[in-house]
Amino acid sequence: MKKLIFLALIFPLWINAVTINFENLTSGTLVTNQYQSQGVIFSSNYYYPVHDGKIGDVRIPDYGVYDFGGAGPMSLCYGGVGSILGIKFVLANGTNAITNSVQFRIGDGDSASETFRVSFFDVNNILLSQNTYTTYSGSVNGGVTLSFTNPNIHRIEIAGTGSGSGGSIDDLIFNTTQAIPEPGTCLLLLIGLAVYLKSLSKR
Ligand SMILES: [Ca+2]
Ligand SMILES: [Ca+2]
Repeated sequence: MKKLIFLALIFPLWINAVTINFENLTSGTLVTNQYQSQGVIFSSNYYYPVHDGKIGDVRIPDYGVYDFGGAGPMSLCYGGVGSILGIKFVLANGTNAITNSVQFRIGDGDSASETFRVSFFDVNNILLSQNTYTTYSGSVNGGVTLSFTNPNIHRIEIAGTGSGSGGSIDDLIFNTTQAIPEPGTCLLLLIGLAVYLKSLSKR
């Protein structure tokens, strides 16, 4: 029991997951800091200003994005070829933060395929993971659910590449954001761990 309490003190608690399904925003809304209090802000290069970074309804379908398997009709349009959508993790006050687990749905349900590159970066802009995907049509094959776990995820970049139609994202789920550990804090934690291990070895 003692050990459990100690571990809980040493490691940040990543207990609660945040889910963003965009259902509380209306079609055409530009998404920036509406979800900052929940730990995430969005940006775009607005390559196609008409829809990049905006909320669309897949039932209409706004911006030509059809049902790609997200929950509810509202989704966030990343754009098309040349568009770049940024997703950055922050604390409620807007300062840089990290999460250790992210998942989201991305794609478009129409018959033309779409290709996009998804990159995950840490707070020092070091690339943690990068993959390119192509999705096709329908609510199942028209999208893909991506998930990534890493202790230091700070931001995600979604870039429309290749040819074909663009798409949107939906159902962003991530573990509660945490402050970026200070080097001094890390050192203190290491010292604490060393003292604890030494006390164990003496038993
Ligand atoms: Ca939705
Ligand atoms: Ca498509």
